[in-house]
Amino acid sequence: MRIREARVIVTSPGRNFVTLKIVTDEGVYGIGDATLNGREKAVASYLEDHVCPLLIGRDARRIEDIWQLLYRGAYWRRGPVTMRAIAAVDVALWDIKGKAMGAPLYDLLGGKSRDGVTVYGHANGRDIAETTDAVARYIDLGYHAIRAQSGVPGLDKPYGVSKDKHVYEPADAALASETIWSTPEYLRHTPRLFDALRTSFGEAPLLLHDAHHRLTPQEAAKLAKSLEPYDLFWLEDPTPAENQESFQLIRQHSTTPLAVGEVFNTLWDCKDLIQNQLIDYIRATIVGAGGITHLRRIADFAAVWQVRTGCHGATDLSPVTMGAALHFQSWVPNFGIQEYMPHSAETDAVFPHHYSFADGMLHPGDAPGHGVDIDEALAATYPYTPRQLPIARLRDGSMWNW
Ligand code: EZ4
Ligand code: CO
Repeated sequence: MRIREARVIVTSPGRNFVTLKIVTDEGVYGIGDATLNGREKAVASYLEDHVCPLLIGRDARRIEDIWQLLYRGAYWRRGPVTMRAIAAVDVALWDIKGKAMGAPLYDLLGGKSRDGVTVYGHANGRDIAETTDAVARYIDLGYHAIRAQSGVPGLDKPYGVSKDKHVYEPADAALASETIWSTPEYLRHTPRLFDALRTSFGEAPLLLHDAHHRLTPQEAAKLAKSLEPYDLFWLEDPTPAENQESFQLIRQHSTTPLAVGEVFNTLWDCKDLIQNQLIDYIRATIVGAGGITHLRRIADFAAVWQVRTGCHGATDLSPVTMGAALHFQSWVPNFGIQEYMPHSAETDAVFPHHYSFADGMLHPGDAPGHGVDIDEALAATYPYTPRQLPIARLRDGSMWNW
């Protein structure tokens, strides 16, 4: 089964997505996601100009060899652009293998380890009262796990608070919009938010929070310690995690579980955090970290230290990534949780899919491959729309981490 064609589809049904379609000489095709929020065209070019020509004529069944060809063969390793391009090829080839064999992806990986994939939803509001209402809505919808973010008094446009209550989309302007950040207010406010949520909802809901890379190690330790009474499922990205040793400082002060890795691309980015037991959940996902072939290696490595998966699942990861992730998470033995931000109706129409939500879980469906397709005619009606992620500055104008 030879690769006859590989083409890139850029579409913007509500937000931008980059999709790779690989077609074989037997007519079986597969699709993979290559979306890099705010930098989409770089991956589209990497694929079109440098990867697609390499694929033509190759045996589509040789997924591992093609992965190694793209990783070792580029000479320049790792990074968000390269690893997303590799992920798109890898996921498309797994999709082809599943369709050719008539098997859902979870069966190719070793079969299901669980009945469904527990997901967490995103509750947010401009203040504690609004976030409390949003959490109540998620509980009504059947969610067992909810991430809670709230506006901080005095701060305009904090991370994680959306205009639209159900779809959170931070890439909101053609050129990065500016937001203001102040750590002291945030550190005082966040324990009050979780105090209010436990008072309203009791012990049962699993509550999560994302600090989105804004803190220093000492500040992160302080926040993790102050949130201990509220028993979080996890505190995410307390620092940018470039200096991984610094997590020892956070660990020394708190037992709040930590989740890191949505911006990581390979096992090399997280191996120290994992093997030194500095995190509890690894956030790497299919599109960000080289596809199923590489994420499986990360998960197996993490399992040695009882670190569990917590795949990134924001709306900038297309339904193709969500479908593939749900097959992966159905199989992976050391499953933790899956992030879930529902896509808009426009996005769902462009990417028809077999996964579905029920009782706080997503189910991948039983279609062969990953079960997600692309309606190319509909996709063509949504041209690329430049959008970038915001930036953050301190009150004195200094650049900070968004
Ligand atoms: O800000 O995916 O946990 N989820 C997140 C996301 C990220 C976006 C960036 O494109 O941190 O909302
Ligand atoms: Co995050």
